[in-house]
Amino acid sequence: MSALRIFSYLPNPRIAKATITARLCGVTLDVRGASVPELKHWLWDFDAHVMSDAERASLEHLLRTAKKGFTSTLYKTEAFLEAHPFGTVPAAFSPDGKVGIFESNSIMRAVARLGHDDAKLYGDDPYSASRIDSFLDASLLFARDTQIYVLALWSGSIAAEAHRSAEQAFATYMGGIERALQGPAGFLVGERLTLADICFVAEMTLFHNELPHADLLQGLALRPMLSAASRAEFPKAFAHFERLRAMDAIAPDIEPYLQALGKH
Ligand SMILES: N[C@@H](CCC(=O)N[C@@H](CS)C(=O)NCC(=O)O)C(=O)O
Repeated sequence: MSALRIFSYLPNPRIAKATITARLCGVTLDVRGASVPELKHWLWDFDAHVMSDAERASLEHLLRTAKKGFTSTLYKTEAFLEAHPFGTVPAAFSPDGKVGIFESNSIMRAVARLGHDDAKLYGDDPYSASRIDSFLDASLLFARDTQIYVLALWSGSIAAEAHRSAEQAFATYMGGIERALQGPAGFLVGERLTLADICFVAEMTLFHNELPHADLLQGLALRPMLSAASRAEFPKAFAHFERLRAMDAIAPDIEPYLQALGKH
């Protein structure tokens, strides 16, 4: 039996935070979902599923306007919104559906708590666990500001202001990651892989959605952030990303997504 059910659009690097962690600490997940355009035909619920035409017609009263990442209306049940008050995916549930866990970092932490402790992915004392939390919080700030940028790129129009604030968020985040990697430890928190690294590789992967939009940026005379100049400014951060994405426990969730972006 799975220890956690997760509903999301797929593929989603934020889900990879949970699936990588699950692989490393022996947790079985029940992941369900479909591509972004398909999710408008799904019932957003603990029992998330594709609806038949008849079911859709009978549930029109559940339709709600999406706020982020979806241009359509979505069918969200009251029970879904009770479990997930912000109405977002990825949306995780305890196996009985009674507890909703939202925010991909928290879903990843839940997987680490449910799994065996051998991997020590969430640190080995209150101090290291809290330092890992510090990286997760910093990653969420980066993710929030750059999500606006990535969604704008996919919409085909990007305001200079959105580009500027993503640039600031990128510089702040990568500056911190670069500094954290100055010592000999090799990982963000200590000498082994932790949730801090898994979150970093997943958020950076999502940020690679910049790559297919090089022409749009060039046309607007806006600088891409995944550039040779950034690599020169943040060499350790980029090298860490390359090292992480190649790891056996990480590559299966990350590489196909990056390869697909490269093909655009
Ligand atoms: N910081 C959140 C981001 C979640 C999020 O913004 N999800 C968007 C899709 S990218 C969503 O579910 N939107 C649904 C809506 O706006 O109704 C996480 O890491 O889980």
